[in-house]
Amino acid sequence: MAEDYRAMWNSLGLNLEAHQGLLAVLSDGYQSIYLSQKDRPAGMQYFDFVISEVHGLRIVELLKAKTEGKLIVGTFCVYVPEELILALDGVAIGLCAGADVGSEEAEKYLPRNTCALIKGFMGFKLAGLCPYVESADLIIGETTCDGKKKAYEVFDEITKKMYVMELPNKKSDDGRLLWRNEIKRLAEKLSAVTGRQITLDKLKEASRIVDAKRQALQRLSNLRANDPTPISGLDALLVNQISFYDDPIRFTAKLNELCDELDERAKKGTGVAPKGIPRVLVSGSPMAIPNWKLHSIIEGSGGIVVGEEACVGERNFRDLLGSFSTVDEAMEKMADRTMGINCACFTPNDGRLADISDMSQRLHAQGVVHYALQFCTPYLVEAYMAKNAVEAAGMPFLRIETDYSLEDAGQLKTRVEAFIEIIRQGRGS
Ligand code: BJ8
Repeated sequence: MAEDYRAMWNSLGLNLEAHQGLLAVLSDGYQSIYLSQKDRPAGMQYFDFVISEVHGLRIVELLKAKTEGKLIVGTFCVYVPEELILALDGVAIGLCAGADVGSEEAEKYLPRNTCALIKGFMGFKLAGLCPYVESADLIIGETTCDGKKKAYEVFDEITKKMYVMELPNKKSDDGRLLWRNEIKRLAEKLSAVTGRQITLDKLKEASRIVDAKRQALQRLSNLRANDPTPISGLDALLVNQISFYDDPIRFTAKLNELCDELDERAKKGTGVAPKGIPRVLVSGSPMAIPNWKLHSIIEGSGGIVVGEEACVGERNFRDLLGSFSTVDEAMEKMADRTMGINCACFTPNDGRLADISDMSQRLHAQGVVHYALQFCTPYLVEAYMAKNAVEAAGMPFLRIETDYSLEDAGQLKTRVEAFIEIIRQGRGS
């Protein structure tokens, strides 16, 4: 990190010693996983810089935005419409955490058998490691899985910042109506907190910014269909992770620059790995920064990840909001857009099986690795349906259940290597 941010972290109430330890581990992990990759596109330098300043410059920007009267809003789920936050002069920041450094603290409040993502965000806050939670004025949760919705109660007691949206369990007409009304209630809440009214012009501007970001992410996704792929799965995952933190306008410009470079690579047939190496689609639970474990294992075992059917991935950007001519119409469209996201928290969730199939075909994947965090019941159970659908389509399927620790890395690598070999030999499992 270029600057000394200790005074800022101190003013945010971080535990400086523990935080320093976290940054050191992050920096080491980044060096060995990211900077050791061969033939990375030059455009990744910007994203390397963002990561190096993820607790530095970005926090300076957020604190400056606060002094300019902007509302810093933390979120945990892609169902929360980002354009609504932007339309009320807010800044949206993803708060999911992908490391287990605060687990011990989290387990003082939560059962041990809680998923790593929940323990991650709770632990980061409790161990004094998260400048984002400390900078946030409001944190929006949602009634998705049981673990999250109950953890939000505890998180509210700790932070006093929570607002929880009620997401239905089924995508029925009643469920959609409930969700549309929840989006309206969120708009009222944001208006009340900011003292500002939603206007059509502001919403259109916000929607233009967020849709442009989604289009740039779609562009990146489509470029990964090339063989050889012009970018590694690890780098593409990183870009997707950063999309939840960075300034959206700057992020979109930098991502489009990267995609221009990838376009050139694709035209020349330049890739990060040889043509014809086994192509894997990853599907399942989200991977928050700095959770790079599975991609690193797959790409270190002779395969390449060509897509993520996940929230840090395709579910976040596949559908655009599009145009609207009234505020009410925009709310309807936000409800429709988000109801098109196929999270395992819904029942039934057949749409996700179709998404896996569509992505596999579009990205020329040859196998699907199903990734579920330990204790994440929705994805662990839904793996059964996913396996049946993928195998019926004649593709190999590997089911992984893991957490953030590296204890099982060796065992996972053995399983992934065997899976890559199955793809190489062109046979289903
Ligand atoms: S739309 S996947 S971001 S809810 S991993 S906390 S489900 S026990 S994160 Fe998610 Fe929204 Fe769905 Fe996406 Fe629970 Fe599972 Fe933990 Fe999870």
